[in-house]
Amino acid sequence: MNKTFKRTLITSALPYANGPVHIGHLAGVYVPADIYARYLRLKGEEVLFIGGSDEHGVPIALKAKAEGLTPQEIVDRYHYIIKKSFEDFGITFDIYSRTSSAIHKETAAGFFRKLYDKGEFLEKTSEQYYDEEAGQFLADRYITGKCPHCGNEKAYGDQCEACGTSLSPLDLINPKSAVSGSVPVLRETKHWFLPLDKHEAWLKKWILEDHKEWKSNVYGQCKSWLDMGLQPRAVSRDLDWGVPVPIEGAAGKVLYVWFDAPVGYISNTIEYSPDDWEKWWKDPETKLIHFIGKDNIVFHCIVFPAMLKADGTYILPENVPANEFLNLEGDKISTSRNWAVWLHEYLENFPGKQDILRYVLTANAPETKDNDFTWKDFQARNNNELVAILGNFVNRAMVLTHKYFDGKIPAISELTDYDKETLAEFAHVKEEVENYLTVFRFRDALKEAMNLARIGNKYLADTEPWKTAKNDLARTATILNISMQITANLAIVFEPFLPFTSAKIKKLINQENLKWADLGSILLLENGHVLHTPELLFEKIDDEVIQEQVQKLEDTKKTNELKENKANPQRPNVSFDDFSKLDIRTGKVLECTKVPKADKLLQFKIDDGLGGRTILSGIAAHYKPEDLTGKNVCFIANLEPRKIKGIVSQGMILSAENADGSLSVIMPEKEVKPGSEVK
Ligand code: B3M
Ligand code: ZN
Repeated sequence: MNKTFKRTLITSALPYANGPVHIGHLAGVYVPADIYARYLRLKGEEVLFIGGSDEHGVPIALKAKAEGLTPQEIVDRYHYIIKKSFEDFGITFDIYSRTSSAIHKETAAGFFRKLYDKGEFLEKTSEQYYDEEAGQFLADRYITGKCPHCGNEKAYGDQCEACGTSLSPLDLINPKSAVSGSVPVLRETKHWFLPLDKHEAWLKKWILEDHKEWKSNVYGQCKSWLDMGLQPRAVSRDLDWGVPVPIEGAAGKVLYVWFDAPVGYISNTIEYSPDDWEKWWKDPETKLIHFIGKDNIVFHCIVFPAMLKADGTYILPENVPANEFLNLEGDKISTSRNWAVWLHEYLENFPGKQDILRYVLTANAPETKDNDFTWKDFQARNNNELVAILGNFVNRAMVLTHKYFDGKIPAISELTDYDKETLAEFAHVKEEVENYLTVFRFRDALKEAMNLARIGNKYLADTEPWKTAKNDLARTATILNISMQITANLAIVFEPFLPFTSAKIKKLINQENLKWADLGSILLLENGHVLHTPELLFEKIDDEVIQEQVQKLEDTKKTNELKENKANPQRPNVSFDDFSKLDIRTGKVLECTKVPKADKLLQFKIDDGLGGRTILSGIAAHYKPEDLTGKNVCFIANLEPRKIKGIVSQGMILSAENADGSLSVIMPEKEVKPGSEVK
């Protein structure tokens, strides 16, 4: 289908306001969306680019509980941090708002109410898990248990993060409440369901037949959902954080976060443009594009379109160019494990270097498969591409023009065949970049842009204007005119990708007024036009700087390993009463001997301050008897006596075990009286 459109509405997934944003967010959603928005604006098209924070849902409620704050306090904290990171990285939202706003609540409630009045929902009473200790229903992430697909013990009620399967709480094996840790019971509750099964037929045609051009990862995921057959989905939850269900008899119920969040795109449009928001959402001449990550595909390609269709007055998305995931140094990015490069931290370490990250994340974007960010690659792309190709070319063209022509654009006298060849090559760049951007292939588009800088570098290297300057200044003039025209073209072609660099180039060449349509022209800088003083666009990044970042991640890894201590996880808590039942004391070793016919056992005679006792301990592989005689040790005094090898052992001597299995007997650090209590 080759429809033409009047305007483009670009949305980008609303990040949950329960943590700052990291490079995965930027690479997956916001940089490509921003490139697309900037590109269309540069072309003079009518564009609206919507962003905002997703402030509802269980993860936020849980985080608030963990920190002893209200959910609103949590989202207030992160909304502004996230918003600032996006501003710092030059993401040009026309509006970045939030779903806890009054206008959003009203819009989302209104959206629900209209569907309810039209009879678009099923009302169903079903059994759901209920935490009797906490006195609440357990929606989504409020419940954890074992994944029935992969056996992960920490799967959530809505999804298993280990295998990616989406789940319902009833699928979990051994479910446990994330609120109190207790085993939940089933209780009846009423909810509203969007009958996706009723929408299946048109969705199938719309996606599988009419949108074959969607990216293969998106199309494939939709196809597998549709092939499995769609089921009704609950759009409400028993929860106290969210948009209240706007009908009578729904006290204590809110809209499911995935019902209200996509409506956030609409409410943000209304907030931005209250008088003509409808043209963005209801006019078939608007092209709606959702930028998202792969875990959001079903909601944007199936659920939200079904909601829009159920309303009946909205357009549907024209494309949903979802990306796959970006990993970090080989591991999945994870907020809870602090395995991420946080945008605000990046800027603390690399102030002013937003474009390097934008460049690396685009050059290496997870467009069709998961991809890996490594600091080595970051360094290499900066040093070998941004510095050596783009920065180097622009600087050489600038410096030479200053050296031979006082920083004024010299005139072309005559074009050689080689000049013409170069210009012919460069004339293709615009079309190539456009073709790629139109189909959301940002990596390839960026490669083409970089190719223009390569063309420039090669041109300078081949024509050697510093040599011709000795006897043919007119030739040098032609070469440098062409080189500076290429520089001006670089300012245009890189603007969507590297906006800060593009602005710097424009400043250097003293020409702000450049449009996308100018790309390919060699008449952008007039003869005699005055350039500013050359300045470097990029600088090399040294090994030590990269090593520091790698070290930071290694430290994180170590901390995580300690916390998780896989071989020896911390046991469930015991009450203080239970702990007090153990009678742990110190004692002096009066005698220590080997137990005949038992390699591992040592027999101790202990002065326990109570008249003495015998204890057997399996530490013969770690200590010689004479090493322990006369030492103070700790022992459990009230352990049930046990008979081992015919000897009654009255307690247990305490040792610490190393990871390699070696044992170290615990000894009081100062001299203490035998029989002293250990507590
Ligand atoms: N907040 C999920 C996410 O951040 C969700 C996106 C909402 S888009 C309407 O991945
Ligand atoms: Zn699983």
